[in-house]
Amino acid sequence: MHAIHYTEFCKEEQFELTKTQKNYDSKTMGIKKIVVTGGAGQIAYNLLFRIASGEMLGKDQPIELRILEIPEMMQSLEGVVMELEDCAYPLLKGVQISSNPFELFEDIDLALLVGAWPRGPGMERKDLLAANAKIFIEQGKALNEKASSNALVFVVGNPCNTNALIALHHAPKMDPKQFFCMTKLDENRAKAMLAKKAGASVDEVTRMAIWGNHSTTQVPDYFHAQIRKKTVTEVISDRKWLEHEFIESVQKRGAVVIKARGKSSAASAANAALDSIRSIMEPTAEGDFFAMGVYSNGNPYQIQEDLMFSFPCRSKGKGKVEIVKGLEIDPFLRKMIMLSEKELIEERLSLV
Ligand code: NAX
Repeated sequence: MHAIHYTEFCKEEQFELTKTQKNYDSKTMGIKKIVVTGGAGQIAYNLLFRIASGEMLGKDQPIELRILEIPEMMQSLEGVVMELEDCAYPLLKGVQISSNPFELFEDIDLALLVGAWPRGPGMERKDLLAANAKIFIEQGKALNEKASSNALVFVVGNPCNTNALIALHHAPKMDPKQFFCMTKLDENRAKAMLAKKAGASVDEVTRMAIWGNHSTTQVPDYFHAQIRKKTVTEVISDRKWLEHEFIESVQKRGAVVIKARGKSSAASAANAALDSIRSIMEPTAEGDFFAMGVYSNGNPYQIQEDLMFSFPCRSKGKGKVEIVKGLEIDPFLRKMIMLSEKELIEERLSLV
């Protein structure tokens, strides 16, 4: 089943939304077309409503949502769409749902690729990679063929770095700089832990980078982070805590949440996705940076090319993101970064 479904409210006179009939012109009205995949999943349930309320692109930006799901989850997704409708969000000008990315990605401005297969019982990491590769090959092709030429693509579905790389490889018409994957949840977790330890407020923790893969090999970089504009080691003298407990707690936080909640992080993941898009779209504050998985070609830290790798990044606004240059890498940090790089190279190799 590959039909596009239109919500009831879109059938009303004001927002008739069949492709041939829709009576508003999204270009002239400045409506941004946003894809969210995995629309019936738990992250999407925490994300869609906040996007529609204007928390992501601003309270003056009208949007159209394009939500992708597999056919088996379409009924559940229809319930989510009813709830979106029941919120009567003034900025939400239309919703389309479908199982076919080629229909849904037409002329889109931004895609949040959240939907992916979780690791099933007895499934090896390699099997998971292969199952998800199929999804991201198809979506990459659909982006290449259908998305607007300056569309931005942000991957959340795991393994997010390698999934983003697959999508990028299948979208040769697009600039690799338009692709991102999420390590912001790791950044936020690291900031919260440092703030708690230092007795500071989270917004007093800045320059919090994550290097590498969004996995347990990721490297939360306390060397370059600051608390109240001072280096972390000036504020937190407990070096052993920083080197061991802090790094491991950030790396393993996802598993700890699953153990406590019985489900993986959803509200905090959706929140990090919103934070990420704002970090990409809005100019970064002077002297600060954020964590983002970006294409490694041309990076100044000798990380192998052709990987989606998390670096400290800054944005000039409107999706123009650059890797921060000139940071000195401590040997302790370098060793860990290389392990994460090795893991990403292996993930890429396992797809061949
Ligand atoms: P759920 O299992 O609740 O939802 C995933 C949804 O994706 C399901 O409804 C499924 O039907 C749908 N889906 C599967 N294949 C699809 C396809 N081809 N097209 C469209 N939809 C498809 O998972 P949820 O908790 O929402 O997590 C989604 C993804 O985010 C997972 O891969 C998860 O591992 C990943 N995460 C990534 C994080 C990050 O920081 N990068 C953190 C949170 C999360 O673990």
